[in-house]
Amino acid sequence: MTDRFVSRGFAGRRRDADADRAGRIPPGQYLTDGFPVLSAGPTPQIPIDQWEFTIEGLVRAPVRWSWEQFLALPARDWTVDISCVTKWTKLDTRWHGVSIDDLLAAVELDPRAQFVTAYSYGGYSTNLPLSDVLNNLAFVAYQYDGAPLEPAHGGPARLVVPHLYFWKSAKWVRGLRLIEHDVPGFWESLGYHNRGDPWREERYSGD
Ligand SMILES: Nc1nc2c(c(=O)[nH]1)N[C@H]1C(S)=C(S)[C@@H](COP(=O)(O)O)O[C@H]1N2
Ligand SMILES: [Mo]
Repeated sequence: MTDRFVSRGFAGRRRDADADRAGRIPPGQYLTDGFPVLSAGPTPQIPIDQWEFTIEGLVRAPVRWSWEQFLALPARDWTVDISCVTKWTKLDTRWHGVSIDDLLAAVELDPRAQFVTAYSYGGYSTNLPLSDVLNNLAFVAYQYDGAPLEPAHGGPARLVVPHLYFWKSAKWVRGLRLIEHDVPGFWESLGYHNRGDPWREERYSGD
């Protein structure tokens, strides 16, 4: 087994698809080709002319975008693997949206800002250290697989934080609040892990 792997390496061949996938599936997870919907409540209906996205809290002045303004922001394609704490992992999901870096470029951050609360239409929220959403680690997506993001999956727009369990990827996201001291979000205050790194199996508080 080890031999085979090593000799393949020496031969300079590409790792086969299974081996490649194996290294991409976090511990305790299984692969799915489907795209399950997991929502703690009903899908909010958001008339697009009333949709807004806000950055507020520890910033010099809050910034708010309408849908039209949001679509005019610099956006790009992202292909990322996602893992849900209910144990499914989906590889190579394709999104289009705006990096959190590009959103934060519109505000002047107070140096005390260390954490972020992402909050959603419908009342959901999740908390993240600022460092988990910077440097292209996270984005607000409004297209999935080349089409407008479906309401069940968080459309018009959702946060995507692919390196953490998918509950951190707030659907129907409405804004980011910059804060100094961490405040647990919806699932985090119900016993989920505060950070949720799938590679460390940080599923529940105490993991
Ligand atoms: N607003 C909101 N965002 C949410 C949730 C939710 O209930 N409400 N569920 C979270 C959880 S637990 C998961 S696993 C993913 C599921 O996203 P999906 O339904 O697109 O698969 O969304 C996350 N974001
Ligand atoms: Mo989840």
